[in-house]
Amino acid sequence: PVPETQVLAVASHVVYGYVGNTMATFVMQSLGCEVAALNTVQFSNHLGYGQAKGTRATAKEITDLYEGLKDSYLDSFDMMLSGYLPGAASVEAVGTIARDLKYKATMKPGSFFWVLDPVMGDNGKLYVAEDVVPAYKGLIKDADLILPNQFEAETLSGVKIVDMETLKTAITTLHEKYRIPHILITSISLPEPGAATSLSVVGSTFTSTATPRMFGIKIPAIDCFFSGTGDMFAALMLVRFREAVNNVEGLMAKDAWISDDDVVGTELPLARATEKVLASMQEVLAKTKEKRDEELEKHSQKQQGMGM
Ligand code: PXL
Repeated sequence: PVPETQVLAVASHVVYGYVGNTMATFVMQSLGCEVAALNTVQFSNHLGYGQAKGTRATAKEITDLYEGLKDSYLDSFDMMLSGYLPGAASVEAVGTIARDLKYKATMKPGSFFWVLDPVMGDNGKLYVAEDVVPAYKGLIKDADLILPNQFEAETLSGVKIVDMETLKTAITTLHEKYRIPHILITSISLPEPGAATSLSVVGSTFTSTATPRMFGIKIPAIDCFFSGTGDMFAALMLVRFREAVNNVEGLMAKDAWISDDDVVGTELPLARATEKVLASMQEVLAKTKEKRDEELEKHSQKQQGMGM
C-alpha cells in the first residue's frame, strides 16, 4: 500500500457542479489522498453554460495563500496537481510554488512530483490570453508529468500532429526541449477511418538513455457532451501513477531518470496507470450519460403530461 499522499491542488472552483478543483479534490480524496485545494478562480458554474459570475484570484493572492501554508508549516506536499490558471502571471506564480516545493524536497530526493495540465485551449483554439503560452513554455521544464490535449501538445512542441510520424516528433520534441520525464497526450484524433467513434491516448516516458518509450491506447468515444473530464482524468492519473511507480526506486525524481531496465515489456508505470484511469473514466462517463438520458426522458414525459 502507498502511504497517504499529500497533494496541493491548484485549479478552479465552481459553486455548482464538478470541474477543476471541485472535481479533482473529490476524486483524490475518495482514493485516499489528503488534498489542500488552492482555488485559482471561484465561479458560480463552469463556462460551458455560456455565462458565469465570480472572481479570479490574482497571482499575488495565489502566492499569498501558499505563503500562508508555509508560515503555518502546512507545506509538506508529496505531489502538486495544477490545472486552469487565469493568466500568465498566475502561471508564473505556480511555477515559483513548484520550484519552492521541489527545492525543499531536494533534502529527500524524489519526494516531490508535479503533474501539470497545461490548460490553454482545444480543437485548434486558444481559450486563454496569448501570453499564457510563453508562460507555460517557461515553466514546464520543472514538471514531471504533463497532460496536454492534442492542441496543447502542438502549441508547446511547435509540431502539428496529423499522423503517427508527426505525433512521434511532437512527443520527442517535448521530452528534449523541456526535459519532461513523462508525457500523456489525453486525446488524439487523427484523420483516419473510424476516427469519429474512437479516440486515442498516447503516452511516453523518457528513459535514462534519452529514449522515449511510447504507448497508445484507443478508446471508444461516448456520444455525449461532458465537462470536467480533463480534471477527473488528471486527478485519477496523479493517484494511479503514484501507485504504479511505488515499486520503482527513484522514479518520482526528475533527476533520476527511469532506466530502460526498469521498464521492460508492458511494465511502463505510466501505461499501467493510464489503463486504470481510462477504465474508471469509461465507467463513470457511461453512468453519467445513462443518468442524463433518464432525466431527459422524465423531462419529456412531464411535458407531454402537461399537454406541451
Ligand atoms: O476543466 C474544465 C473547466 C475548469 N474550470 C472552469 C471551467 C471549465 C470548463 O468549462 O469553466 C472554470
